Amino acid sequence: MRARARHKHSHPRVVFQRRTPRTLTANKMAAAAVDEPRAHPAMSSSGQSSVPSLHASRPPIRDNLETETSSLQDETVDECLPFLLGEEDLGWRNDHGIPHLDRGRHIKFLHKQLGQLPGPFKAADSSRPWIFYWCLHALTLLGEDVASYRQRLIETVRPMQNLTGGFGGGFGQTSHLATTYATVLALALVGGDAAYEVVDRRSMWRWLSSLKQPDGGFQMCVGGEEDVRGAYCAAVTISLLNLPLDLPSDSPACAAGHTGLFSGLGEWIRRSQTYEGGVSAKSGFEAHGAYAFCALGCLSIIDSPHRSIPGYLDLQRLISWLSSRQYCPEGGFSGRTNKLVDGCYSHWVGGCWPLIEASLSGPQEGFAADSAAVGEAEPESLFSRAALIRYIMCCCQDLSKRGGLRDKPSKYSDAYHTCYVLAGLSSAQHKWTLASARPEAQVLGTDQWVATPYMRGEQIFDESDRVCTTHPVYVIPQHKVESILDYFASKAGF
Ligand code: FPP
Ligand code: K
Ligand code: ZN
Repeated sequence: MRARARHKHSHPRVVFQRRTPRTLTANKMAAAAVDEPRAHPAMSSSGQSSVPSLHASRPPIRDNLETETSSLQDETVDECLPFLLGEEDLGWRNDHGIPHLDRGRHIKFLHKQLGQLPGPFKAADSSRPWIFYWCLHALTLLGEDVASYRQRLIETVRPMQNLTGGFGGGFGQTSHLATTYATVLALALVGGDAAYEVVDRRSMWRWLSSLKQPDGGFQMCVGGEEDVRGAYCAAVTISLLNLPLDLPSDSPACAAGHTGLFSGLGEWIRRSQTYEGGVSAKSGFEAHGAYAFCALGCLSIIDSPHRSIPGYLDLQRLISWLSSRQYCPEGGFSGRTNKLVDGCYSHWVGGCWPLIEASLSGPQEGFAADSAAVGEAEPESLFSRAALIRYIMCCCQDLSKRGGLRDKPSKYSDAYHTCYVLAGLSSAQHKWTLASARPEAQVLGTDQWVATPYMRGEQIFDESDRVCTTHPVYVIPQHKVESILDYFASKAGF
């Protein structure tokens, strides 16, 4: 108790030197997570609980240069510490100082977000397909059945499809790869033949072919920006709908000799890796976690990740950059160098790790979930799962009546963060194994992925707070991926 009392009373008054954001390497975080020192006990309603010292105070090493960046970082640490320490009343906490995942409130929040959307033809808001995907995905992660939204979704998205292919954000809006991607995933989430049949595959193929550029990448919409989101959204759409891969002769990409939707795409992604080792929107821009996930996801579709990821990216430099995204004491990930932790990067950065791990280990032929190595026999993680789970549970939950998950304590919860924080929680709680890889020359082959609960080290969350799994490439549940793939497998042409 002495340590806590001293900390609690002195911490707000201590003048710390200014610093630039400090990160911990994967190794240091892993070592610290294993030690779990308990220097800062904090009482909870359940009695004594404790927070590892790593997450209980400002970092001891800082540089003297004070900048706007370093001040914002200090403010963020000060904002998070009371939540990590239990000074902020989050109700019950377990022996590790972790509160429960408030499923009930988050589920209610998500249903409300879906319900608040205006009728099919009213809004000019182009993010409606996104809201569907974010909410339906978050609900499935929380174990809810979303099939009851099937009819409503079908009726709502049908008018958003353009005759020239793809989906806009609303009736009469130009088709865009982001809204198309979100719509296809939302349809896959509610599932069923009627939902899959909403998509006009022939016009979708023609439209995607018109977005394919001579340099190998994809524009987000006709004449629009070309970036790595486009590469990922296109790869997801093409593969889930089992579209033909050959390009019609009027595709802009044909001018450069491309013959297929995926030709030159890996090479295009290669050019988006930056000097830092991360991935940017496109060649020449700043590395950002969201783009790293898009790049790895796209590469894992055009071939098996253990071939395509090291084949097109400098894996070691990417791992170094990804490792630098996890901050201490916060425990969460930032999206880019010298910026702040944000709950949504639990997925954009956190979701990179299973794909990186698969690249390093390659396929584990014969792997079976029920005979998998568990506990200490499992390989060590490349990031601190415990630290991320701590950030999510303590800092990202809105435990007021509102519910939902958020970027950080000072921000409001929203559907986007609820989706990606829960996806990140899921990837921290589970391990994905590439159990078998497609034959080498098969562009749209399916790899077998198997999820198992991650059991190495002490589990800091209560078992009742484990969320469901989500496919590491498609970011919808695995059985929903399999259902839509099965449905379109029989449709070789249109
Ligand atoms: C910076 O925001 C954010 C970006 C540069 C990337 C945004 C892209 C995505 C979230 C994902 C796109 C993916 C798909 C599949 C469409 P910021 O400056 O507000 O945040 P920061 O300070 O954390 O970088
Ligand atoms: K942000
Ligand atoms: Zn965010």
